[in-house]
Amino acid sequence: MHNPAFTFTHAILRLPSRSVVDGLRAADIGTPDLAQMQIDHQHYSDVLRETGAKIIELPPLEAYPDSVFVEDTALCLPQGAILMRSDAPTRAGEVGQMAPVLRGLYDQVLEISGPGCIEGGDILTTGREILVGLSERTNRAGVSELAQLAERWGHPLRWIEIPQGVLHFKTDCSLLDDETILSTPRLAASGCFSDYRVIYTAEGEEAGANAIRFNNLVVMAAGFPKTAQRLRQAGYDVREINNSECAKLDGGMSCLSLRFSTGS
Ligand code: CIR
Repeated sequence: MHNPAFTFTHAILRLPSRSVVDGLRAADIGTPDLAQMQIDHQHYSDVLRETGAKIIELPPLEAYPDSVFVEDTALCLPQGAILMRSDAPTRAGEVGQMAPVLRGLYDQVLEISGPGCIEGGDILTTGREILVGLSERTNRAGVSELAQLAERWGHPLRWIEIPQGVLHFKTDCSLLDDETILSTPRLAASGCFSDYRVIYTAEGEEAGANAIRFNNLVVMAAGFPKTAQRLRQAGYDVREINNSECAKLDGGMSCLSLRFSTGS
């Protein structure tokens, strides 16, 4: 069954640059190993391709250390794309690099013009609504502008305060299907998912919450066996990918791609 929230014909990825060692991080837990990250990125790309999707692989951008995390640059909807606006000084220019790619793929490309800021990692699109987390990267002005743009295309939007210390909304949750969300208990505690079925990450496995439903697969970071088991028991076809290097930069499965469908 075609569901635009998780059925995709395409994904855009960007290869990690050598400068990724200078990527932003909340806490220093070591320098990412580029060679390992490249292996993991290839694995990620292969898994998405295995579902039948076309993978658009963009070249590395040395000027932007965090540019492998393409998700933050745009929101892809069935009607068109919306370019985001990051206020992280080293990331703000990434949108300009993604814009021509999206303009080549979509008839309609809108943009957050400011003064607010918003990053794609704070946006979860479900079959019913767009959920946006207010974080250190996404403020009320950014959410308000997105709400106006999304309304043009008929998407209701709801915003949520996310727990302190969590980088992005989707650091702590993922869409699994039309009515099911994988969430950490700390995020779901606000009641933000009360209209959905929630599968919780296991205790101590909060970092496993950033997964993606991509066609028939749930793609998650390796190293969260109890959570993976819960997902398999619930009937999902789970693939695990080593994420040790991106995790040093607070990045995970959703951050590494922009997912969308063209045609029907
Ligand atoms: C950053 O701090 O912006 C990057 N090091 C990590 C971005 C992760 N992106 C995401 O969760 N969508």
